[in-house]
Amino acid sequence: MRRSLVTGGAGFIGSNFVRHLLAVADDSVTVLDKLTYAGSRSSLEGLDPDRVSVVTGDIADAVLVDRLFSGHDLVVHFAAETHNDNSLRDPGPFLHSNIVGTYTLLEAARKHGIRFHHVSTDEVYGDLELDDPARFTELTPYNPSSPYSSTKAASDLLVRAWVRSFGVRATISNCSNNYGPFQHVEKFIPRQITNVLQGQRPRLYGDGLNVRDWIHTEDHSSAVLAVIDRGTIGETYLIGADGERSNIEVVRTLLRLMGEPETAFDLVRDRVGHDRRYAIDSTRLRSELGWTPRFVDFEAGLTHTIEWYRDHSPWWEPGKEAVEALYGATGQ
Ligand code: NAD
Ligand code: TDX
Repeated sequence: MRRSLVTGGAGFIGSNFVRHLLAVADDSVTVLDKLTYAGSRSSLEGLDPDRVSVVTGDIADAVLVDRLFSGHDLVVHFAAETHNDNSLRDPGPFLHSNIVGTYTLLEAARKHGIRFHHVSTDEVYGDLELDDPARFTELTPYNPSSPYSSTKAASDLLVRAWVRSFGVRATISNCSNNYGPFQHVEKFIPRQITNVLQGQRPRLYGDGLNVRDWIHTEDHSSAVLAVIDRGTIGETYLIGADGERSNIEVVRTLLRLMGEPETAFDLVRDRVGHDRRYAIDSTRLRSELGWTPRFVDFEAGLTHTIEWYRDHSPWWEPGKEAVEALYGATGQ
């Protein structure tokens, strides 16, 4: 039985990954999570306590990390500060968790010779014009825009250097925008769903024409596992499911699915430095590792996600007011 350490396993994608791993593999899992505002034990509720344990702590705590690594075979690294808007308000925590935290984990991986998978984002490649026929590939040069994406780019480069210089057995995946259950209400899709559930209007930044390449978090999980099980050490794999949509298109679909007029949204102040478009070419992942996405019906995925938020208000309601107060302060 593989013993896996999942950092950030109490966050959105990490908790979905833990659930996925327990369902499809024999792993026992230790979650290492600082339980910041973005992490919650309740996201792991109901999982078999004989197979999952949670350690509350910081990935930048070298003593704790060293102790935990010695009992594990694999580290899957999700922990990060993840919200672009927060990184524009206060970049400090992003440097700490994303750069120093990843460095601390890499040093322990080097010492213990442990297999390491680093979870990253397509935002490291910057953005594309709306009419550009190109999509990001593993060969696209790094060109991050925000404090968030630049710290993720830095963490990717640290992983590459630790592979080359110290022989750490690591892989990297860069994924597009995820949606699904357990996503924090600060993010685009949950914010708009919970706004509508509370009788408020969705709020679109700028002209609403920015494009994101949506993937269901279950497909992200299966892709990460494919890279862990079949990927080549030292290599990078882009993860995406051909889900390009403008933000305004997503909001109109949500409103329709929730029984509201498709025009019942507000355009608000744009994000500073707002990336225009992300788009992933995942040919390598599909052709080399035989991965295919299963949740390709976006409307069906959104319908399930809406139902999940409708059924889980105790999970998201306590944090909603504070998030909206922060947005209110910037007119968003
Ligand atoms: P999230 O904000 O929902 O969860 C992050 C988790 O990390 C939280 O549980 C938090 O408590 C924990 N954490 C933060 N700092 C920590 C620290 N110093 N020590 C220990 N734990 C810490 O984020 P998410 O959306 O689930 O993203 C997970 C990973 O996937 C991140 O690395 C992110 O860059 C990457 N990613 C996210 C997306 C997306 O669309 N959300 C897309 C591609 C890649
Ligand atoms: O209220 C909003 N209105 C709006 O128009 C919010 C919160 C967002 N937006 C726009 C900004 C983006 O164009 O929606 C799009 C998606 O925004 P976010 O959910 O903040 O995601 P994004 O900035 O694209 O980054 C996400 O995908 C890549 C994750 O937050 C990152 O962690 C991941 O790396």
